[in-house]
Amino acid sequence: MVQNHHVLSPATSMEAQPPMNVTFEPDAGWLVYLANPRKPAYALPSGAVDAHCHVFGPGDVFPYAPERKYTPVDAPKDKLFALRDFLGFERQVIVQATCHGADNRALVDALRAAGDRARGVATIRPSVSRDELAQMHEAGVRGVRFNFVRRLADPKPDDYYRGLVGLIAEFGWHIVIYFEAADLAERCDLFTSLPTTIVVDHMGRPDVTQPLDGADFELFQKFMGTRENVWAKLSGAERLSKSGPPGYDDFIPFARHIAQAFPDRVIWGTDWPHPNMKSHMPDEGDLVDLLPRIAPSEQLQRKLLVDNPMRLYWEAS
Ligand code: 0GY
Repeated sequence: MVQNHHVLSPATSMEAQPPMNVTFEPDAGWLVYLANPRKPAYALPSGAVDAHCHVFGPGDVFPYAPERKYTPVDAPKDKLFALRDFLGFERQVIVQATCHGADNRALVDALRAAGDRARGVATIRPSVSRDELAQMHEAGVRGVRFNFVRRLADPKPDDYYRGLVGLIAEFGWHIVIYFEAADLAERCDLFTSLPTTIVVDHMGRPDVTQPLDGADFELFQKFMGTRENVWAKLSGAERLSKSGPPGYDDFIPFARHIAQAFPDRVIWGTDWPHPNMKSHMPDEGDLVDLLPRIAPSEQLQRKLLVDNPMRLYWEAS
């Protein structure tokens, strides 16, 4: 599918620039988010937060980054906000995806449009200015994302990330890390030295065909158990499950285990528009219906979906 896209002249500000007619073609076989997901049977608690979702483009206004590893189909903010309202979420945390690199303009535009109903997680480079950080903070950014997944971002030395930590300190932002299960041991020195709250995307991507006490997941539990600043997103059922939709049965014990062990340090998100899915495109109605299985009591559900994300993204700074 060819989309009619354009590209911007290089921009240093957070504002959208007038388009300049360049076409982006999504990757062959790119799976597109469902136009009409089903209504979940589970009624979300009032004030629920979808704490992991993205905006992609539109590319004619917010071009994809030259260094990107994939080119998606546009997933603009109006579709994201419509999904929020359809599923019954009150708020969203929009996470910068690697296809936009460290150009956070699409994110900032979505945050400004959402007002107090969204917060953001940005990607930054060492060259970012204090003024750009301040603009992002004013728009609702409350964290930065370090992406260690090799198919998404080129790896950088630990000191690169340590340098970024210094830049965000004055804003009180936290750090979101995304890695494959095997990377935890390799990057352990870096991860345990980070001074902020750390949120691990998709529980560190466990192999859900392994037992709960398998080596990689044991290490992840130890990471959370010994470091009180480490949080987990219990998202990614559609990415990690081998048993598949609609129940994603093999994923549930992993997420429930973390929810019960660390009830005050877990959050959850849809991961819309589900970039790089190959096996299938999930129905967000199915994903929301996993929540009472991940968090079996009302109290746990409230922490996972309301209290914890509100504390981290709305009340912290
Ligand atoms: C996710 C997962 C993926 C992509 C990204 O930033 C990204 O491009 O995070 C993935 O491909 O696993 O959470 O969106």
